[in-house]
Amino acid sequence: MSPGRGRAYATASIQESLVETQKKEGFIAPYTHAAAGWGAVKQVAINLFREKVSGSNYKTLFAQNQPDGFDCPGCAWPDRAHASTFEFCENGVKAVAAEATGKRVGPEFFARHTVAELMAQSDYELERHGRLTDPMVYDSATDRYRKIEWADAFALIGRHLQALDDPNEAAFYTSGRASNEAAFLYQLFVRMVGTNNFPDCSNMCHEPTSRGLPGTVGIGKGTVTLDDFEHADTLLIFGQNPATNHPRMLGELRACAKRGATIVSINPLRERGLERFTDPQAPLEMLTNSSTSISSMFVQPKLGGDFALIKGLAKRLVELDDAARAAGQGRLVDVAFIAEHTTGYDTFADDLRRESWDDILAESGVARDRLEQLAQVYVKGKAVIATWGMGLTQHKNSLAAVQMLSNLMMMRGNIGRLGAGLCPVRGHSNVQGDRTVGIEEKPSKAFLDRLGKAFDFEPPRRHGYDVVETIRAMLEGKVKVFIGLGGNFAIATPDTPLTFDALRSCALTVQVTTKLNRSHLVHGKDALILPTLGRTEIDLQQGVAQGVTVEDSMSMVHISYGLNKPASPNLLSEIAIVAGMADATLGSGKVDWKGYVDDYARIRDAIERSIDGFHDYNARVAVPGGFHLKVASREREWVTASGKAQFVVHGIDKDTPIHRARARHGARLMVLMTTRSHDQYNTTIYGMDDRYRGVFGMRRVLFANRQDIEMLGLAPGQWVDITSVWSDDVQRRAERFLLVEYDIPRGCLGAYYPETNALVPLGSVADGAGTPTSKSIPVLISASA
Ligand SMILES: Nc1nc2c(c(=O)[nH]1)N[C@H]1C(S)=C(S)[C@@H](COP(=O)(O)OP(=O)(O)OC[C@H]3O[C@@H](n4cnc5c(=O)[nH]c(N)nc54)[C@H](O)[C@@H]3O)O[C@H]1N2
Ligand SMILES: Nc1nc2c(c(=O)[nH]1)N[C@H]1C(S)=C(S)[C@@H](COP(=O)(O)OP(=O)(O)OC[C@H]3O[C@@H](n4cnc5c(=O)[nH]c(N)nc54)[C@H](O)[C@@H]3O)O[C@H]1N2
Ligand SMILES: [Mo]
Repeated sequence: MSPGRGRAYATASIQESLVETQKKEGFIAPYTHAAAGWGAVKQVAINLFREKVSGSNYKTLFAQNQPDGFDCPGCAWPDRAHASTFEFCENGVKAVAAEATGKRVGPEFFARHTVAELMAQSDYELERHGRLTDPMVYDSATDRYRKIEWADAFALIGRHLQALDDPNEAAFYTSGRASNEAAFLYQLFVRMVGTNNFPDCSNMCHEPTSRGLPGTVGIGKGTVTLDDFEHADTLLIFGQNPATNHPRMLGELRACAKRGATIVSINPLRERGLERFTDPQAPLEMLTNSSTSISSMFVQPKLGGDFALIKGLAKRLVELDDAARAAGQGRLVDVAFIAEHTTGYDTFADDLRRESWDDILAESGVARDRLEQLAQVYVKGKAVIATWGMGLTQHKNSLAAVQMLSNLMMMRGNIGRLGAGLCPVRGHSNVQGDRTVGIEEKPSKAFLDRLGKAFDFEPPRRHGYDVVETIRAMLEGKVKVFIGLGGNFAIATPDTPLTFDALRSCALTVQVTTKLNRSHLVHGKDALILPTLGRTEIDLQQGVAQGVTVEDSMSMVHISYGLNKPASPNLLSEIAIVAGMADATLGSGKVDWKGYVDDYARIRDAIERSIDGFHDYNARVAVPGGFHLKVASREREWVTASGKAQFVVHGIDKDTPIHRARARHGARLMVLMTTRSHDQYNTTIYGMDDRYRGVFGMRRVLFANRQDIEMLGLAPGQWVDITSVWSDDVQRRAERFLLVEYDIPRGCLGAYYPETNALVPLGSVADGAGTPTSKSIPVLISASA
């Protein structure tokens, strides 16, 4: 099928069989246009209307990622030096509209509904009620939330924390929207309370990147900036759906494609936005309804097959290099880079020579000739960027996959050179910055020493719990207080019913949030909802508008000022809430918490004193576009144990829970990935469509390969139930999904998150990173009753 003509994802026969369902439930139809373009413009209008965004708030859309505006809360893709042209992005607008909504959830709303009633609503309905306006406390006598004064809410938190036998009985979650200032103050408060229990969204996201890269290149961050995209001749995009999740990345890819760069998408699905893209910023493309082809090659590994595929590419490179050397021709590996900058190459290359092609092909699910083509593309590239997202990081072998990708890039010196490098594409807009400023359950000794010195206290040394360990600890009665700075812990996490039990076992749960979500309804004995300002809103302290800073996926740090009137006069900033909790728990003897709230520049001074790389912080963020936080590996400085970039050996694991489940169930055993639709922001559901994949009006769909559907004796359009196969005796089940034929490899299934989180076993995590394996869940499917 020609990439220029679009691609029907569902056949006509399925559509017929779906007519009935369609009337009631929605429909599946092929999406035949390029990504973005007028379709995206229309969606923007619909969203503004639906959210009842007031006229004065429209203007904020145009201030998104502008020199004097706010950092878009949509994703962590960097901006072109906060460019002067408005960077249009449909999903950025949705994120802003969701925050700028005219709807409100006030005390009257909570008076009208018991928590049990609200539990019956979908996540979509909960989100649509609007912005929270006042702090609320749970009243078990009425099963309702009622209004509480801020001071009383803080006092309640202080009492609970002081009553703990051990500070490690509290866990402090962070979602990646929190600014550097809020996150830094939060970690200071928590470490002064005495624990490193910092579960965060990163644990479920890019943790294999953050834990894997230090072992190879020394730093758990990407090595490229946007400038490198202008010089790359080859881009390998692993497990990412940028048209939905990082739309502004498409503009960059379009420019690369127009320059003639080779772009390869490595993904079990041929994602629409990686095929063709109409740039809303390009008037001619918009007027002529034309588009730019993005990827010139699609490689479709099976779920979790990337590690074997990348190892196969590395093996092929060694074979080609060995042959070139034997023939006296030029080497194909970068001998100079390897000699000067790395260790472990010979051992690594020997392991590759010994690796079995049969295992590589079987475990990757990629045919030999396809792998060869990809190897040729890689070898021809003079400046290669490898980007990756959740398709690479949410598997058991993800840390090994990230390290193998780093190995592959190091083999040809594709790190720390113009136009080349590693580019993990992060999710939440400040998830990278939060880790930089101390949201880290496994802090280094150096970090703690310096923090302790800067604030004259002895920080706790014992490493804390990550997300999965926190849920475990709650279930074992070891964590009794949960505080969440943003996010939706109850359903972003795996094993939903177990997680619900865990949260409900707590003495206190606190959610610092902007909008109603499931985590408010699944709560501890005492529970607080603390509503906060969003990043789009003006944050006045002592009459002065305060800015906050964030670090994007390419380590650019810049300041962000809100422009909208706050959703309610009774909101506090995240910083004020953190300071309020800290003051009520610890008092102001050691730290003048209130003083930090008065002027956020003081927090930046404190960050400068405590953390490397932030010299002249306030001055450098005052410059439009901010500054680049040094990433040593980008400069070819290697902060590893050996002082060099390290080649790391990993074998192909053929005895995983999936292998064992397949041994038991044969070909009926399927592997399920849980992914995002176009109309959601993580657990926030904006709408029921997944336009580019041709799904409209519903979310309970299950994508499957036609031959698998036949093999299982099922038919497209049928309703099916999904059951996990795991080694414990917990029944994990998700019911009534519409079976949809899709271009996906055999043995693989796809469905949306978070509806399917109940299927992810708590014990199923990435080796060495603890990330739930949200994209490789062993399951069986059967017709619904
Ligand atoms: N609009 C919007 N923007 C967002 C978000 C959102 O929900 N909505 N979420 C934000 C967050 S927190 C994050 S982390 C990012 C997430 O952005 P992405 O990383 O794009 O995340 P997903 O949509 O979960 O899935 C990514 C892709 O991985 C592919 N995939 C699945 N399994 C595999 C595999 O085994 N191998 C390979 N090679 N590919 C695989 C899927 O087909 C899909 O195309 O986006 C951020 N931006
Ligand atoms: N099965 C499965 N599970 C997954 C994933 C997957 O692909 N599959 N992806 C994982 C990933 S990558 C991530 S990052 C996590 C996301 O996990 P979280 O970050 O916990 O979840 P979100 O849905 O982003 O959080 C949304 C809530 O944050 C609050 N909020 C929004 N803006 C603000 C703000 O400015 N301040 C504050 N304080 N609160 C705010 C709102 O109340 C909203 O309801 O989910 C993970 N879970
Ligand atoms: Mo994420």
